[in-house]
Amino acid sequence: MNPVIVALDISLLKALDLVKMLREKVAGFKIGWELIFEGGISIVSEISRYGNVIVDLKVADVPHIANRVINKVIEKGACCAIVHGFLYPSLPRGENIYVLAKMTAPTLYDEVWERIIENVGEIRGFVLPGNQPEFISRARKILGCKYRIISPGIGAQGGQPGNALRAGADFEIVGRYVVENPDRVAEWTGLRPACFNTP
Ligand code: NUP
Repeated sequence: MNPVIVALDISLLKALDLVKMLREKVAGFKIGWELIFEGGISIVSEISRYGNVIVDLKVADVPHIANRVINKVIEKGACCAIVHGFLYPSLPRGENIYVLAKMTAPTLYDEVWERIIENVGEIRGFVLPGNQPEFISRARKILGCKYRIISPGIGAQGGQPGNALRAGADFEIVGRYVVENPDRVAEWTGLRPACFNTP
């Protein structure tokens, strides 16, 4: 198993083919709006049969509504869901929740991300930019191994395969780079998560 989570921002049929092809080779799959619009919420259960599923709806609402959305995708079999860190301090919290604290593109998070990760409380981990490994190193120093770090931005957004892992991430999230050529998952052979073995 390579420490890669494949972002399935593709059509339903293509996603199912890719999941069957890569299920033994990657740590999990990330599902976003596009696939849920096309396949309905049951697509979460369908893909969960083949591996760990992270649902990336970038939830951003008051905690009681955010929790309702998150509970629905967890009930369908997802391991976890991503919420926006700007909700801090009114974040939903829990073992299933990844908090997006800094993005792969420039945003206002660049000014506050450290404040978010230092104060967040009981959650599963953070989404931090894999195309900026220097920030992954800083985050891992601050966090120790208390939280998972998963990192998009590899390949199409400029990050080099493996650099975020070597800087302290547990898993790299990869979309287009692997979708275009699934054999590229071999580029992660021999790499290991920094702290956690499951997403
Ligand atoms: O900051 C973020 N950047 C980002 O690209 C947070 C994310 N969740 N993502 C997601 O990672 C994005 O929505 C997409 O699903 C994936 C990156 O895809 P690709 O650039 O590897 O194709």
